[in-house]
Amino acid sequence: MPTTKLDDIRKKVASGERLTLQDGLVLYDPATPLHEVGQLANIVRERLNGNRAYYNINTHLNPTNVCVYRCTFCAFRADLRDPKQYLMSDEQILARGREAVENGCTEMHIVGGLHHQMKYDWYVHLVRQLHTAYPSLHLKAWTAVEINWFEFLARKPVRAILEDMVEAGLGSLPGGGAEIFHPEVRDRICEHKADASKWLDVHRTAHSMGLKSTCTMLYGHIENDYHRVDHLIRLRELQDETHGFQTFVPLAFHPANTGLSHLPKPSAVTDLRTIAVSRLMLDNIPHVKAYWIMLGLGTAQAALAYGADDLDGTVRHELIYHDAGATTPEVLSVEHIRRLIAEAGRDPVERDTLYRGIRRDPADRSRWSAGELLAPA
Ligand code: V47
Ligand code: SF4
Repeated sequence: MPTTKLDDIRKKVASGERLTLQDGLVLYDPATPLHEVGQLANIVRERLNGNRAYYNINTHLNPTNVCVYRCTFCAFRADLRDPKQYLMSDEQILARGREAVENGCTEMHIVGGLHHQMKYDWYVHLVRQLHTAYPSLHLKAWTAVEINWFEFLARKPVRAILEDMVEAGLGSLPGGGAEIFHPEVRDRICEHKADASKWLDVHRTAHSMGLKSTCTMLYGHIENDYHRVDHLIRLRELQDETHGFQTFVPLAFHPANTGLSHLPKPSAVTDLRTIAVSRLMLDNIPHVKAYWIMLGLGTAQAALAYGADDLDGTVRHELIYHDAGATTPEVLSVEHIRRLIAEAGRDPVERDTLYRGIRRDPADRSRWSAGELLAPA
């Protein structure tokens, strides 16, 4: 066990000193006991977020699964003539907005395929119609990969695309599409889509306009520990520049129905270690999310002691992981999510997308107002 190196890391964590790439590799080393890494991550987690564990009431909208790209890890995408292909109509999209508002959702997370035939205006219109009909719903829409596709469709730079989207009603950007930045991996799992510098540049531009975003890492496929730590450091460097990332979301690979279906799913140990290493390396990102949809409820709950402070939301209509074999429920009730958090010894706090505390009308739980910003945001 690399004891001396771990002792050095303990001292750095105690004094708030930044960890290096080498430190990250020590933390990922199976010879470094998981519970020790977890304990260190918990120090940082409690320093930043106390005993709070956040959740939100949200829904997903994947307006189409037709996609020009063919990422090898993706079970969701379809070709234009695939029997499973779909494209939602305006009526279907608006019905989802109505359902979300009736269920008290504060956020709609919108991502989908890059449809060969849909024009840029269709994507702007989608945001506009939802925002016009349901202005209280925060629209967290389009990954950096989608924004990059819109650059191609509209022949406009990133900033102009984001200005159009904000004018239409976009509230923030989700963190998908980051996968693994290192080209040794990226070129093998999603060769043609936005590369690392493009992904980072979209978020840099968004942050410079005052938009917040999240960031992700897809782990547990063909990458190694070095690729993971390298990925985290690239995110940390951008955050030093912009401070626009609110949350890091490690995404555990689900192999079923993908081009990598021969690979096993990452184990709970890998999941917890990744949550903990992320919390320790990303000293400048306030929140780390344990996305229960893909981790499973048990691991997500345990992750609240390994660095995570957020469980994401109640999540209706998730397709990307369920198409790839996720066996978690399709939606969690608020009571269930609060019980999971309380059982883990944390204080459940409902937040909105921007980490403001939510107050609900006790007589009608679908009515809510956003209160104070919950530090740190
Ligand atoms: O970019 C696709 C991943 C992402 C698989 O921003 C897969 O708060 C595992 O980014 N196994 C989209 N992962 C989802 C996403 C996300 C989810 C929850 C919260 C947030 C947030 C963002 O899903 C894709 C890709 O990295 N993905 N296929 C799969 N088979
Ligand atoms: Fe398309 Fe996204 Fe799937 Fe890649 S991950 S094939 S970009 S839907």
